[in-house]
Amino acid sequence: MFIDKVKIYIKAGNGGNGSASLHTEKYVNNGGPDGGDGGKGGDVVFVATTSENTLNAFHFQKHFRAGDGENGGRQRSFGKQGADVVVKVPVGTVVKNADGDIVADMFEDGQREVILRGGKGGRGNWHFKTSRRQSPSFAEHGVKTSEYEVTLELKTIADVGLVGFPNVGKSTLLSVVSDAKPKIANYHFTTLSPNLGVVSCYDASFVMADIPGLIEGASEGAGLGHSFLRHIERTRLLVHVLDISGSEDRDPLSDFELINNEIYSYDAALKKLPMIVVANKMDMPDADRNLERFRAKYGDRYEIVPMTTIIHEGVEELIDAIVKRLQQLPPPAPLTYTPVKLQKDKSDDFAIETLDEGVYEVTGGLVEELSRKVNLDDYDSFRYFQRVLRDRGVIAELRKNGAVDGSTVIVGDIEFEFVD
Ligand SMILES: Nc1nc2c(ncn2[C@@H]2O[C@H](COP(=O)(O)OP(=O)(O)OP(=O)(O)O)[C@@H](O)[C@H]2O)c(=O)[nH]1
Ligand SMILES: [Mg+2]
Repeated sequence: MFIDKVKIYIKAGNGGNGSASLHTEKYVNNGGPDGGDGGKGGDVVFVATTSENTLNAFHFQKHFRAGDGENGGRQRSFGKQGADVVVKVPVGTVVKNADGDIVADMFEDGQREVILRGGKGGRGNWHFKTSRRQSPSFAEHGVKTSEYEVTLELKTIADVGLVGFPNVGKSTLLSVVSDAKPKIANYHFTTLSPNLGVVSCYDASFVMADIPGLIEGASEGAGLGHSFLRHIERTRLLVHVLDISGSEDRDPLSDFELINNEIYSYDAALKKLPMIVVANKMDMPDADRNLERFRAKYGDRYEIVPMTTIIHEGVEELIDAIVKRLQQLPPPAPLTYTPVKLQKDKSDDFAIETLDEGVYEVTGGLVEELSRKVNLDDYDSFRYFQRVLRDRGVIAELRKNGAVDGSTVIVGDIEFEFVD
């Protein structure tokens, strides 16, 4: 099993409710409001790690929920914050929303991204005490959060990607140049999932990825190719391995054209990747003749390294060629994208909650922004505030909810009397 694309469901914690407790003590009649605030809900945090190479773990666990904030209590006791949930993903995982927009590229080991924020806790009733309202018997509710569906896509990060037909010797090559021990056998599709290996050479080192063999139609899903082509998207250099001897009765020149076509029709942007050609199986009959034909046709466009991988011939030449190329190339970079937030800051949104008879609270992006800007002591500023509420339909909506002249409206830290 190798999972490199999976849908999961995530939810941040709800905010805890504020408490509407009134202080009681022996011999004290009305001790006033002492309800504490609700705790904030936990966040959903993604962390990139190199200790995983697949998304297999998500086959077993698809739901991740952060803890809810606890409700506030008496004596101004604050509700406990909900616990964050940490989702560990392999480096190279791209997180997308249900529309396919990129939410995060988990590119670097240890990278942490807060993908969902927990709901705010509601304020306890003591926040709502005023000179006219000594004992508010209401408190704010915590913000409830929703569940989101996200797709995780693993796009392996490697410096070098090995491409080519099945059985040409890609895994053999990885095994002789790196520390990796991929399965090698004389049949097609021996490799079923990408293998990564670290190649060290003096003070340089680079990561090589061996992907399953490609065949005609791979870009449209034939063979195993399609789903694995995404693993070469993020390499800096391709090494195209050919069976130059044509031992399976194919012409290596047409193999070369065919595989390139598949790669570039999967993603035309891959044309930008430099390519080195390995003419493998030089020990076999016809290899020399084919190499000459290949050189004649492609020699001025590609660097060609003849190899007999099974006896380690040509290894140094190849590594030298790769290191030289990599040195000229920019370092690996994360995807360029404008991250899309799962939880939209809907700055035009507002909601009305009836806290008590004749007491309404307006919440949401629209008023949060507004209440920060408004200065209650300034008459013009307050007039502006009311005008915006009217223009954006907040006043009409309050009326619909039952607000009448004299009702109390709470917006953030601002409280005023409703005037129809
Ligand atoms: N004669 C000869 N055989 C080789 C050479 N390199 C690899 N082979 C053989 O070719 C066969 C396929 O090798 P693999 O490394 O498994 O090929 P692959 O490209 O990874 O194949 P898939 O994983 O199926 O795509 C094995 O039997 C290897 O021993 C070589 O230089 N000369
Ligand atoms: Mg293989």
